[in-house]
Amino acid sequence: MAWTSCIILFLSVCVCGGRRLPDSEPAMHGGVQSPLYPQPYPPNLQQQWDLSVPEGYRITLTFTHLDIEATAGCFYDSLSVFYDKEVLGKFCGHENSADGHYPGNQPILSPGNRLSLVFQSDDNNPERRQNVGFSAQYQAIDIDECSDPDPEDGSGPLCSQICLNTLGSYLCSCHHGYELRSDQRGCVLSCSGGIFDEPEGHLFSPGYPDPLPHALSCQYFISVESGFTVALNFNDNFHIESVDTEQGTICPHHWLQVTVPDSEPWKLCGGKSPGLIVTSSNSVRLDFHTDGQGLSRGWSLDYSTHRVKCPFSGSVDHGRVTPDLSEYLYRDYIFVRCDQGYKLVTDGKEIDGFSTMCQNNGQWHLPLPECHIIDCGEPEALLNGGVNFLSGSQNQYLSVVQYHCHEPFYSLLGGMNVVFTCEADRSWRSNSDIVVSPACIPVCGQPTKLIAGFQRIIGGAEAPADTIPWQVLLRSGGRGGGMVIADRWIMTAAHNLMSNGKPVTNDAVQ
Ligand SMILES: [Ca+2]
Ligand SMILES: [Ca+2]
Repeated sequence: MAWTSCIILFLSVCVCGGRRLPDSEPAMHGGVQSPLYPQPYPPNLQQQWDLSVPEGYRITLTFTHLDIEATAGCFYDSLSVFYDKEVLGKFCGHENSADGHYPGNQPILSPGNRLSLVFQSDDNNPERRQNVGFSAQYQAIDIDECSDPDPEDGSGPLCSQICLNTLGSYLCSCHHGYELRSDQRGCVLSCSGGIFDEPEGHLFSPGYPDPLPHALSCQYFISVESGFTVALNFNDNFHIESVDTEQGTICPHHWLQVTVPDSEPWKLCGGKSPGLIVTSSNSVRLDFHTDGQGLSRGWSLDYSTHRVKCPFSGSVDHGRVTPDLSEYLYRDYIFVRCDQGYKLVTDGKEIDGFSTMCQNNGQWHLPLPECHIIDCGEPEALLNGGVNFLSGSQNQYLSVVQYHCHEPFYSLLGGMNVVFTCEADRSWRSNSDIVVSPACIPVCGQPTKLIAGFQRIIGGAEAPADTIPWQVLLRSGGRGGGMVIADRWIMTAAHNLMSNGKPVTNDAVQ
């Protein structure tokens, strides 16, 4: 008997530290029995069972049998059930005992997912009865968190709008137009952010103009066709919490940030509307942020889009740029025409016509051409004559030339001075509008000096030069007379071209 007590005492010391279920996977159900059950339990016991089920569940404990020495107040032997330090019940006796405290058939429900059982016995039991202890089953049951939506621990409503109970947990949900906050409990007005790609639009902070809910993070993207720029026009009723410092107003907690590509973002806050913000971009991002404190009444804006401007195109010498507008915008065309007598030239080449378009990057797609004066080419050469410039030079537009013949042996057909002008159609035209080329005709038999009186050859004198222009003296070994009969023909007697019975060579004729 002494050995038995010793072993039991040893065992009870071992289990006093708590026989805990494994931490890793809390069970969904299980059983607990007193030592040696269904044999009588030993004396001098102090044993604890710590039961746990997963978070989000409670434990129901149901006794299938309980038979512990019955005393008033369960003073000697007892089974106590705890939730943390709270005693949920202290039991002894059996179903029909007059003393003690029998748990009955009602299960014990834990407030949370833990439950502790402590069984103790004193050093003896009445001999007339051998008490066998207890046997109990436990299982996890879901907590319906939604049945108590407003806990009294001061943490506020579990779900600000809709609570959905789930096995082991719960979900909060929000009505249309609201979204769940990051705490997964509260609902805030939806940012209604998104992408705005229409040419015009209206944006405003959630709930505007009512004061804003807290802890917002809203993004708005305005993205329109390239070639357009976005302008933001803020409503006068603008209020975003700000802090005044010595360095000026800063936006540490609430702000609206406006970002366009390739430039520093603007951070807006304060009570004064920024009014009109004209950007140079077709895409604008707005980030609206509020933290969990402070007060902002919000903002509202209308945005509009405008075509990109191209720089003034400039002017062209001797030409005209049309249309003449005060500003040129994306998709506008301009045309260039040269003045009369000038031609369009670009990159050194003549072109038939010119237009250029203002592109979406604000640049003209082609640079302006130049107008160069036109050129009629060399005037046609005149046989036995020449051409002089009366005005202008280099055969350019409106240059004037005059033809002449080599006097006195040639004269212009018709005897008139023929003046030609370089016209806009790049041809030389006479002032009498004839296109026929001038010609020089030879002049025969027209003395430029007159001989005074008639003289006969006998005893005659040498004729002065230019008095008988159609008669020539031939030297071909001998001497003879000849007559000019055409531009390059002289008629003479045949013997004048013979010498010693043979024709003279051409070289010998002078
Ligand atoms: Ca006892
Ligand atoms: Ca639940």
